[in-house]
Amino acid sequence: MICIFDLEKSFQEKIDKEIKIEPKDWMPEAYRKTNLRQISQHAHSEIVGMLPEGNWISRAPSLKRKAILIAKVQDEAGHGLYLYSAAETLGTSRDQMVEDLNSGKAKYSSIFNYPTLTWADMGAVGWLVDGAAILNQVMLCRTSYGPYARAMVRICKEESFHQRQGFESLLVLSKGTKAQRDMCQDAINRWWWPSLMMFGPKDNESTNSDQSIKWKIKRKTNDELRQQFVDMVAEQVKLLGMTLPDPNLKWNEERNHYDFGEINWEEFWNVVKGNGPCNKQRLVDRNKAHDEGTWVREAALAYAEKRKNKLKTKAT
Ligand code: FAQ
Repeated sequence: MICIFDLEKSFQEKIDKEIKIEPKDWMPEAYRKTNLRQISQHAHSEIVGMLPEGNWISRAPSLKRKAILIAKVQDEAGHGLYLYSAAETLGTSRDQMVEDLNSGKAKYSSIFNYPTLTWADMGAVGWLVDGAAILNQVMLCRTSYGPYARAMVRICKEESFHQRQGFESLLVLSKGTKAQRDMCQDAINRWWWPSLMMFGPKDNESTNSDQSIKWKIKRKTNDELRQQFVDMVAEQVKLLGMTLPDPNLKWNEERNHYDFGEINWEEFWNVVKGNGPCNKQRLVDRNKAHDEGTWVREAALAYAEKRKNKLKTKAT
């Protein structure tokens, strides 16, 4: 008889050999749960992430910028759908996940609880927020759970375009009038620290990291990815002729990395616990969008049912 110990051993061997875990494979309950937690939080982030950007569709400064923003927001919806589908393979339903999000029970990324005050915020979100997201997601293309890894490959292709369009949009502002340059700098000042928080708590306070690294769900720690992000952005910001709002940001020859200042962790946990500047508003808007979409879901279901019946009649 195979005992749980043998199952766990062969499971870990598979992971160590870089063999992907698929939905029908045996997996420890904690592996299933932590993947479900992370993938569903990730899906919710994509969906809530549409809200601060959606705010600016009607106010984009040109037809070209409007078209780009609409396409970007639509992409985020698609990312949410791939991720909900991946999460469903772990034994929960999309309805349940959506209910958890709308009731405020489920977490999503802290970053989407900050307001988008000016047009430059759309550039800053693309450059910094998508930039942070993509560093994390490139790593997740090699995550051990097959459906999550495959979803990430598709998402990364679109996300890298998002980041470049954000940078390009800021580049235009950075070459504009004084008012445009000030708006650009102000957006960078407001989005910099929250972007660093996207990578999660410091490694010594990250409750899930050790196990997730053993299971190769995560391939790099929160602090490793955060450092990678700082090193990348500290160089890119020079091309904009702008600065990052951190007096302690300095190249460290010995470490071969940028040193940077301390994150306000009290602010981070406050936002995670639901007390950020926009947490309440985001939930109200999400619920409103869900309610207003009821007729679309009903129509799609009725259409699917009609098609099924038609095919059945044809077959008989
Ligand atoms: N916000 O033990 P760890 C995007 C929670 S997608 C809120 O280190 P873990 C696209 C964490 O859940 C952005 N909560 O956790 C886009 C845990 O709580 P729990 C989202 C956070 O999972 C762009 C607790 O703290 N990306 O932006 C945050 O090992 C533009 C302890 O933390 C993903 O979700 C946070 N920032 O590492 C869309 C990527 N950080 O659940 C629109 C996938 C931590 O135990 C526009 N996720 N917490 O109660 C991950 O890689 C990981 O989940 C981490 C956190 C790295 C986020």
